[in-house]
Amino acid sequence: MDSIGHRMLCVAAVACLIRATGALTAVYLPTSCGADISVTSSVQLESGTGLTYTNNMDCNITFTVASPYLVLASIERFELEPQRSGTCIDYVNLHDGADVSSSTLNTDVMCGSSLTNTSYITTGQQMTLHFVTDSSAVYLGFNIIFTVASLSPCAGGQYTCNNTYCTPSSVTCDSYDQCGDNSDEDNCTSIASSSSTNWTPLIVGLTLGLLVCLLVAAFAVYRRHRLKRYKKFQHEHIDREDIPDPDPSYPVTHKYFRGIRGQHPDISSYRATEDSKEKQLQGNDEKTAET
Ligand SMILES: [Ca+2]
Repeated sequence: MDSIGHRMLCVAAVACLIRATGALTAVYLPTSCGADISVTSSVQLESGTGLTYTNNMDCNITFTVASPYLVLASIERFELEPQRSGTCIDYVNLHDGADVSSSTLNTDVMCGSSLTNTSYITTGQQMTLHFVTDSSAVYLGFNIIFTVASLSPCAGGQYTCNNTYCTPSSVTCDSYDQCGDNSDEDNCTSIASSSSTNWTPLIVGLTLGLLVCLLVAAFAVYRRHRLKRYKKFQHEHIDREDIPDPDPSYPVTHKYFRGIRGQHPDISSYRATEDSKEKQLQGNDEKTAET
């Protein structure tokens, strides 16, 4: 693997380990028809499980918060079949209580596509949404966020929206409009300003990615050192032609290096042998001269 390959591996490792977090819990109306959802902070309701809602729906869903809080509904997306002859065909009503017998918070029956960025707040701890569709024409539907809220003055741990509603501080800068005027997403110039961001997965991911990079770099240095040492050995050896060039695709491991080295004595042992032979010859010559 070349240096570009090492760098690509590092980038891929870091990219794989970084994951986005903090998505708002979603409830899907077709699978929660008739449910009573207890809200502790904020949830989003989707009108369908696919790209559009479905025909022939008649669903209620109730959202409940703990006393003394209220239920704040913020409409993120709203696109239903438009009125025909001044009458809504597919429509939504938001009731100020536990069922559809409670009065509606919306003055007019909700349909069409002009209600995005509108909000409604209850007088008590429950809000019931009623969604009705006929047998023809489906649209993208709605996404409405239901949040534990209160009216100003806001308490500690709450964020004061520009529209004076109070929402949990934890839902500011989470990319969802809980206030209803999107003011909880103001002044979020960087993810560092988000008090709700969980940094642990990011830190763990970066640390693991860095470790992988260090291991790859250490292996590359080790391999280069081995190759250099082998080349030096090959260069110093007397019988250079006996030693093959190392296979570039084969890692010059300790075992490989020793295998080659074991078949070929190095220069120092060769010189020691030659010196010994020379001394022996000199000794023989001296003995001959003495006699
Ligand atoms: Ca938000």
